[in-house]
Amino acid sequence: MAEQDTTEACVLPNMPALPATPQDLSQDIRRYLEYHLGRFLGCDHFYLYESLTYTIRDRIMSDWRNTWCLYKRVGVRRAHYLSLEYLIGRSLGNHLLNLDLHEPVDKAVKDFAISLEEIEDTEPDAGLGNGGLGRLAACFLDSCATLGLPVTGYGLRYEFGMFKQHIDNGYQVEDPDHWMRDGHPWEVERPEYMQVVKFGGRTERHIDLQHRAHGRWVDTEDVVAVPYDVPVSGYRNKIVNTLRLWSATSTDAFNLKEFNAGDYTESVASKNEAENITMVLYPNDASENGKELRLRQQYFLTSASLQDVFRQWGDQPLGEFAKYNVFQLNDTHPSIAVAEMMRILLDDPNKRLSWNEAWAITRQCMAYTNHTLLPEALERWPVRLFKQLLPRPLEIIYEINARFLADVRQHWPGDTDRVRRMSLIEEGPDPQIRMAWLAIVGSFSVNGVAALHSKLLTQGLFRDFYELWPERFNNKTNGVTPRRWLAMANPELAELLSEQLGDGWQADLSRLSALRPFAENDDAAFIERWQQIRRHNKQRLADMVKKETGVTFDPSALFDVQVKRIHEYKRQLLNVLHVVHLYDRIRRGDDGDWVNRCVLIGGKAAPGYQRAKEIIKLVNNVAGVVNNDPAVGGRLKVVFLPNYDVTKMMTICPAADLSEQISTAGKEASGTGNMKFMMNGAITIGTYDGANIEILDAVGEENFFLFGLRADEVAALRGNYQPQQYIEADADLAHVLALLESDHFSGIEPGLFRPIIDGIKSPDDPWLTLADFRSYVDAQGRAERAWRDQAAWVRMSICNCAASGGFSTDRTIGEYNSEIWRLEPLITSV
Ligand code: 26Q
Repeated sequence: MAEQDTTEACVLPNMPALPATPQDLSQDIRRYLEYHLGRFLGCDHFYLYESLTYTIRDRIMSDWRNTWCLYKRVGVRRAHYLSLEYLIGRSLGNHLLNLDLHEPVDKAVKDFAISLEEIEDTEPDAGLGNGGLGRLAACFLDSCATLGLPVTGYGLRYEFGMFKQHIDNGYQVEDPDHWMRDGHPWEVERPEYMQVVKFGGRTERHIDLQHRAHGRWVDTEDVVAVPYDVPVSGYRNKIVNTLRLWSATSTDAFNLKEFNAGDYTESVASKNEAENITMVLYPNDASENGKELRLRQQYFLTSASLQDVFRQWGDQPLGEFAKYNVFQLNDTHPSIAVAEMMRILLDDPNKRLSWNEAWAITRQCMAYTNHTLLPEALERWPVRLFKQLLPRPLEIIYEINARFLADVRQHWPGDTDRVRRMSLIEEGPDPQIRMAWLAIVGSFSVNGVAALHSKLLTQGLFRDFYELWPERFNNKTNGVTPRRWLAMANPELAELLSEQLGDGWQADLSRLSALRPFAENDDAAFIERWQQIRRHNKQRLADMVKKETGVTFDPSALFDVQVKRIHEYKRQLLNVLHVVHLYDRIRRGDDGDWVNRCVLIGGKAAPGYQRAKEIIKLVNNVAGVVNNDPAVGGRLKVVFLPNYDVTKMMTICPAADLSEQISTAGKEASGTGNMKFMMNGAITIGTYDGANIEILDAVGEENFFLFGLRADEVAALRGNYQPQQYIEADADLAHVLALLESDHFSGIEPGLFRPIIDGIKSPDDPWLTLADFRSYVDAQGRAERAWRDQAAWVRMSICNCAASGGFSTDRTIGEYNSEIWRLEPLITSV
């Protein structure tokens, strides 16, 4: 492979954009299909998707190169977003929207006797992430491109993404997601920028010819990182940013060593060990501690990405590096970057900075985002594992810690307990490295993802550090991209918005506030349109539910939706208790003024999270009984929707009436599904937690069903929580539990749900589910009253959409930029 780095030269490109009339597009699609892929009309639809994607990628290429060249000019400050996860979903529709190519492509594909929709449906959902954190990274990249910010995403090119879920006898079964089996036509392989990442071996002290001492990392097992670039287009602005995903392969040298020693088979097999690193995404959305392969993944991403940034920096003065580069760490997963940056600056023969010089640069260009308040989810790695796998970074962490603790001792003389608490190394029989502490110590900015979360961090988990460096801590409330979550997911509403507000809301979501008068003035024509659109969206979801589960949803019923990862703190169980309560009311004949309701629950359980899997089984069993009980007669429907993913959410969020955001207060860092629902006109039933609080502030209490204990009340109740009292004081709750305990939903397997029931009845239930039951049921009652007055409900729906302008990631990224990154937006002439 040629060593030349053409983009470094960056001669101003003379690369005209390709024409994009329906004729041009149709011609190119045909050429790709027949001359490149060797397929013909009547082939599997995937090949048409592939041909169309190449055709569109061609139309992106000139802007992509232009953008890259503009970023490469001297004096351009750039940000590098490091994340182990990007939950991208499908890309074709997104690029068509951004490039305004929907219409011509729609016409072009007519030549192939297929609809654009059918082609779009063959694109695999790129699930390189678990949930909120991964999807946030994808929304961020979208907004960075739209705002013209020079930001590159760095991640891993997992061969297998988030597992596919199917349900067998009510239980989750995981199927591997070989999403690239038929190729990934969006990406461009760039072997010319490969990097070598070291593992294992041992360290030496070494004195160089200039008598400078430095560390050396030798006898390593090296793995090659090959980058694959994926274009990230901005909304109609000719900007195309890059997501650079690393794939692991073995080095020739690595193979050769064993090959020459005569063991051919071993040497070829060693390739496997290297390639394992990017084989599969870890499907846990809370940390799974101690897995060596996961640590390999984290270091592999971090080292390859930092080396890539230094390659681009070339031989410019290192003293200027922090002026032109900033790294945003998406949680602690890439926080080894702090040590890796030090290693490069100290050990690289072309750098060899002093400790103080290296530390000043490192600390000036790292920024860390925290996404969790659960102490058990804070990442820790056994020192023993580090010693084996990353001996040189470990030495550096020890040195960072020694110098840091000296500062702590100076700041709080004699406070040994504080030193123990703040040490990067947690002592014990199996000492652990505290990755969050490493990230905080090595960064100039530490942020939470919603106001409450950021506040609780400084008062709880990070309190010691906040007392030392208050200026480092800040909040950046999450958002979602309105291009995917409104313009693409809800095309009919998008059209109405453009008619009423003019085009432009897609990149300036604050304009949605102009919708409020339509609600306040009871504009009949507008309200009629609104209803009609929601009705269509609900029909689309009903069709999906029918196809996936066989259950019929009636679009005139209230659609009550909770989709997110299955987790005890998210309290899908509270939702189930309410469903059982509704069912119990029907059975008791307490069904005056009934509101027909369709409850949809979806989400994946981490494969090793037993309780989460039991919850899925419970939802399915309750659904089976409720949907088939003639006494219910369609007044209540319940489904567990299998394999919830980004693509499904695009059908779900425009069709929900009620958005369930019911976590135990103080536990959900932000939530982002809550924002997608609100933007599309759903009303939230939620606790005072995460970004729910900001949603409530924006929309007003009259447009939100608030319930439950607050975070401080949750904390106060812990320790003297007596669930039995709630049961004794509440006949409805007693009925619900009695029904569950009677095996009404587990007739053929008596006692099946005993562990779940015991869990919520235990004084040790950390999620205080029963404490919020009454308040939740009352809030559901308020929702039903509001629903009975459809005129009032539509007003609330419109108000929610109108108030959602602040939850665009354009706002979030604007704040990251003005307060952390300080990049100059690139202005292009469109
Ligand atoms: C860590 C170590 C080993 C294996 C897995 C992990 C791991 C992977 C993913 C730990 C955590 C995650 C994901 C966390 C996550 O998605 N958090 C969510 O982030 C959202 C975006 O900020 C918030 O809205 C949610 O509140 C938060 O739960």
